[in-house]
Amino acid sequence: MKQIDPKAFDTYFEMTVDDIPAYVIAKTPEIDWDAQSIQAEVPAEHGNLNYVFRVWDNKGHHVYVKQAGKQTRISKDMKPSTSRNRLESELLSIEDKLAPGMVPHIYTYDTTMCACIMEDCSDYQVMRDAMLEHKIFPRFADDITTFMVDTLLPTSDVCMNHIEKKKLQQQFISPDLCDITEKLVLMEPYGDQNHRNNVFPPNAEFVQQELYSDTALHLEVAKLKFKFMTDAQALIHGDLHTGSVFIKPDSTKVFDCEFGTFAPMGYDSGNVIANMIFAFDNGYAAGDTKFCDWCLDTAREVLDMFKEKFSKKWDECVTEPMAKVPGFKEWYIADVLRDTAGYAGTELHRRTVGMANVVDVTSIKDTHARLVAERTNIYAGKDFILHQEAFTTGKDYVDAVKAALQKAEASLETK
Ligand code: SR1
Ligand code: MG
Repeated sequence: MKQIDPKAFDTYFEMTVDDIPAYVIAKTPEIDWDAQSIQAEVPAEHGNLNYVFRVWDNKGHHVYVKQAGKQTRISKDMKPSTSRNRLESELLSIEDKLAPGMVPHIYTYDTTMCACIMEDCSDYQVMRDAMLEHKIFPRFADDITTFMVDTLLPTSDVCMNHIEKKKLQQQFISPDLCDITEKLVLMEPYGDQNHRNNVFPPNAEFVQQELYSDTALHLEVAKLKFKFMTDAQALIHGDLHTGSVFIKPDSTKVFDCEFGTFAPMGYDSGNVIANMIFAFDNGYAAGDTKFCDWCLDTAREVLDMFKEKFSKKWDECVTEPMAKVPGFKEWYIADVLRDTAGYAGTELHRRTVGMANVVDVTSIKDTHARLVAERTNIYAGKDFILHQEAFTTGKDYVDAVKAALQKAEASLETK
């Protein structure tokens, strides 16, 4: 290991794996690291934005380090503020209190190096990788709905003191990261305005017709975009896809919440449902019926359990007097459910044609099978966005995915 220069981490620089042992020893004095055996590696899985390192020693200590680079890993042209690491660390600490045990523990974070040191979850698997192996996790729907209800409702005006909430909002104003979502999710899939969509070439004409030319769809997406921008409903995770979940059979942990901000709750629940549909796409292309059934069952359970737990927690934690007016709870939940459908639709679309595709779909090798998957996502997403009112139960989602799949297959038969 390199000798530690006490000034070494006083000024921001992008760390390499060689810098990490000294960094961790300097920043976690509470851990009795063995300086002789401490080492670091770059784990195989990585997100689109940051740099991650795993560190361990022979005494059994192990942590992750996550650093925000000046540019994103997915595109050198994107330079969201490195303060996203501060935001993520603070949000994880809040979520740890609201949903104990459901996020990795943060040992420390450092606003100079824009890095945090967190619990090593390498005994878990990133859920998207597990989905690619068609693994089944019967607890997932229960765990993720507990996480969502326990983090969303208590940070809303229904439950939280309004003055405290407005102060907390200041801490989570995140223009750069919101800008990414506003463009990548809530605009570009419908017009490729910034010429960076990734459209599978055999589907280009279909995308042109179904997404770029549908003005009724554009109007509904515009409403969803402005709702995302202006409705500071609750402190959301902001990027709750299967790549933001560590999973093992008996435990689920949510991470990677740097897109966290005050926004509609349905953005999180919609993301979870859409990502179960990507897992379904991959299973369907491989002919894995058991896995597909589990994916759709999970999407159904996510919606139904979310609704049920939300309603129960509402009764336990509502403090706002006007929220107790008869009928208000039902009106509020119906609004969250409409948003869930709308943002499930935009997630389906942006991950199919936008800049940040998902490997569940892009790894489907057979062209016909990939077209079926993409068109299923596009049709189902349109159904969700155009008929938000109609998606009030988990079964509504399952029926819509099955109908979209049939329509996708039929659209390819005529060619
Ligand atoms: C530029 S970042 C692209 C996407 O990756 C993240 O995980 C978010 O989903 C973002 O939209
Ligand atoms: Mg991420």
